[in-house]
Amino acid sequence: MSKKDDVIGKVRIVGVPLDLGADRRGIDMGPDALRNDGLVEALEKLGIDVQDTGNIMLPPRPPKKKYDSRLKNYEEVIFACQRVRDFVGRSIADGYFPLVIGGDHSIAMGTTAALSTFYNKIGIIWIDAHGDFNTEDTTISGNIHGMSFATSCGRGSKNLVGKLGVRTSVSEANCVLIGARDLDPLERELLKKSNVTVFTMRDIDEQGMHKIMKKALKIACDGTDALHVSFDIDVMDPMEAPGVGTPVQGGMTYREAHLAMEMISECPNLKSLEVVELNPILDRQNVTGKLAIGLISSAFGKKIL
Ligand code: B3U
Ligand code: MN
Ligand code: MN
Repeated sequence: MSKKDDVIGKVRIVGVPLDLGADRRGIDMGPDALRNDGLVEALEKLGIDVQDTGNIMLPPRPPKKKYDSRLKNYEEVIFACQRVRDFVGRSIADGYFPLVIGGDHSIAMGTTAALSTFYNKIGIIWIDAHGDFNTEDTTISGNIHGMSFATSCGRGSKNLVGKLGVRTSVSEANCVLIGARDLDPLERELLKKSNVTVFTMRDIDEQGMHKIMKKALKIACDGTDALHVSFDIDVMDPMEAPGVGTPVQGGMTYREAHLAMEMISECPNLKSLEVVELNPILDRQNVTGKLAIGLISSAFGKKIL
């Protein structure tokens, strides 16, 4: 893989104030919290031409449904993902790098659906405490944000994969999950049987982030024409990033996450980024929002020296 050392040129931002793919309220405020914490200004400081298109308009929140579903809030999540797909597609066509800010992680299905119409071979680096590798058949919670990586790989029923028109440009052999430490039993089995490479927190502890990222970038960038990075802020340790929907102990440090994003910024194939699951209600003095902005800046080429 050759190295890129300049800053991304043109970025178009869209916020997706969706929390219906998850269980907890508050993630819908993530996009505006990032703006309030200075996302646009931070990127402009790097010399990036930033276009913030605001938030995707979503219909009013539906009444809480009484019945139990394996795909909770299905129609609403699909609606949001279709809008995300349209946004990402238009941004690429207009020559912008799409930055999608969540919102819960179900929105990634819209991003990957769009990417798969533009590129032939997509690598994905999914950075997350969770696997998001459930399907309608393996999920315990019924929350669609726990199924978005599997769906992006073309797994699961036609309810998700077919509905969004996800094509087969994503090959699991080019997909990596980094930072995992909380997997459901059947999700774990599915991941083990898949061709996705998983680097758990233990792997990071043992090998160090630099080695892990070298391996991850080789898998996701070599031989692909696009790299998509899907960053779930809950990968961070809750002591450093308390403002997330589903905190899990034992996560990445500030330094580890920055190194990962700095190394990602050097991949010439980097074509899209989404940052999800910020929950400002649970945040402490905006530390999580500010941390996310720092990480996005690193991914876009911010250097210490
Ligand atoms: N695996 C669980 C938990 C979960 C996934 N993603 C988040 N939580 N944020 C599930 O609901 O599928
Ligand atoms: Mn996730
Ligand atoms: Mn997660």
